[in-house]
Amino acid sequence: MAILEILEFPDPRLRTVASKVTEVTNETRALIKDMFETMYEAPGIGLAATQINVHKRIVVIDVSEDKSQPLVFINPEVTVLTGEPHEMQEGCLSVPGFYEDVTRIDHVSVKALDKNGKPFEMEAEGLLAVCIQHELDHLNGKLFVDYISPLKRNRIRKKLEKQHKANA
Ligand code: QAP
Ligand code: CO
Repeated sequence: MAILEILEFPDPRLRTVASKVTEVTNETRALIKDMFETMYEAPGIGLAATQINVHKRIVVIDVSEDKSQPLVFINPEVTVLTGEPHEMQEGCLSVPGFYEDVTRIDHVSVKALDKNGKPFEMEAEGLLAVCIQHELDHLNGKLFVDYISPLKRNRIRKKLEKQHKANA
């Protein structure tokens, strides 16, 4: 059981492309447990392994209000189902204190392995669909601030760098 350290923008390690999980083991499950603990403690609704400096394709999500819908996605593959773009305010545990509107498709299908290594497929809409895409982006080294204007992104980078220096 452990709360893990979350990497913060503009840490270059957040740009790492994660590798596929080849075998889901007890070690994988222990990591997933720590990821949920870290996410719930924050509190957040989604966390990708990339954010805790583990470069494997693992995502945990719980968009419920009461920690009642924990979801695990190992090696997730997302297919966009409708062409309807929706704007939603996004945040990120790796970009603390900043929220910006991002436009994404809000109906997706996702194929992944569960925590027992069993393949499953589900459809998601709304906040869950957005969260899945946001977390999958992390596994590909992408952040929600990449979708906003360079001016806003630089402003966020400078503020966070200043905080990091103050905390060092
Ligand atoms: C991704 O983000 C997400 O700035 C998950 O100070 C967010 O859990 C997808 C958090 C919104 C779709 C919509 C952010 C916690 C949590 C902060 C999170 C903060 C503390 C973010
Ligand atoms: Co994030």
